[in-house]
Amino acid sequence: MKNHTKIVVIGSGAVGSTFAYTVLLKGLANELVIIDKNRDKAEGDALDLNHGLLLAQPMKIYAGDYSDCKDADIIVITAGAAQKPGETRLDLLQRNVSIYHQILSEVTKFNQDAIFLIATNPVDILTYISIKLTNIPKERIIGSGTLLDSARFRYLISEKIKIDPRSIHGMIIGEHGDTELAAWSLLNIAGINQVKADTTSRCYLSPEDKEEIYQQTKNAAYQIIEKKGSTYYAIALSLARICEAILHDQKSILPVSTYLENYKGIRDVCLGIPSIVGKNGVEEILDLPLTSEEEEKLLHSAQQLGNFIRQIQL
Ligand code: 6V0
Repeated sequence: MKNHTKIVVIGSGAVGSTFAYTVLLKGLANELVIIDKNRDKAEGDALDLNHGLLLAQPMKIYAGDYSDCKDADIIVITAGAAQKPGETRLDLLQRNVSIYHQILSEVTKFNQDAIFLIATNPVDILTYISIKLTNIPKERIIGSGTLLDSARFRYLISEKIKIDPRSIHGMIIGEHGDTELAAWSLLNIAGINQVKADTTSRCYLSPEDKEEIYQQTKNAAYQIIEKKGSTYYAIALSLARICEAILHDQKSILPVSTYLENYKGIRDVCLGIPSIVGKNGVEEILDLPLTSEEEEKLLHSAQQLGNFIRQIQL
């Protein structure tokens, strides 16, 4: 690990400020810069976090501007517009594309060497747009992808079979959104997969269980938003997990959103696929042994995103 590590978070709303708090709690970096178009919010968050310094980890935290992106190891972007009543997803996306245009043109004046971690939704499309708007190598622009969805998925399975989610290896892949899919064929609990699991096994999930878990995973954000307006804790932890893999060069396999050049026939789109994440960003995209049915669903996910991307004005 480098002697001095620096993270910049752009967008200090619910997700950005919770991420900043997570960085402090985990002592993830030596320096944390918070940037927001609402300067008061960034300054307030920096002050609030600094008041906890002696109770957490020593680090330098401050509200900054784009010139402070210089020398950052990771630049996390959570800035985005909120959906206006009656606004379509495409209109919202177009507004977020403009925001990204402005942010990336500023950031890249000061830093082209960092790893860019995108969280703003629709995350796969904004990851793709960030690659197209900059000359940053695609390996260094990463979306949070389906890491959060996979954490939700493993949690829900753990609740069903009463086994520690850390002992359940399984993933949601594809779009972070409505066309995501559960890679059931790859679910592995101590080597027990769903094909081999005896119906009497504790690890066995019936078709009804699987459908329920998948639907709950896919609709988790809607459920939380309905109850409290937005989601931020688990996404903040997901972003921190990706930063940890990068800063400690862990070569962790994480289902991040990454640019696919030719992946099982999928081209020119960003999707959540398990990838090896280390100090260089996405170091390798894993070729998953999916079933033909899963491959078809993944292709469908890619096609839906491709259709959306073609409607955007860059
Ligand atoms: P929020 O609380 O509205 O915060 C957005 C912040 O962005 C605000 O503080 C704004 O001031 C700031 N902002 C807007 N424009 C700019 C700009 N041009 N420059 C700098 N700052 C700006 O939203 P919240 O934090 O709840 O969500 C942020 C984004 O994360 C949204 O797009 C969510 O949909 C997305 N999420 C993504 C998840 C994922 O899994 N990838 C999960 C949850 C939320």
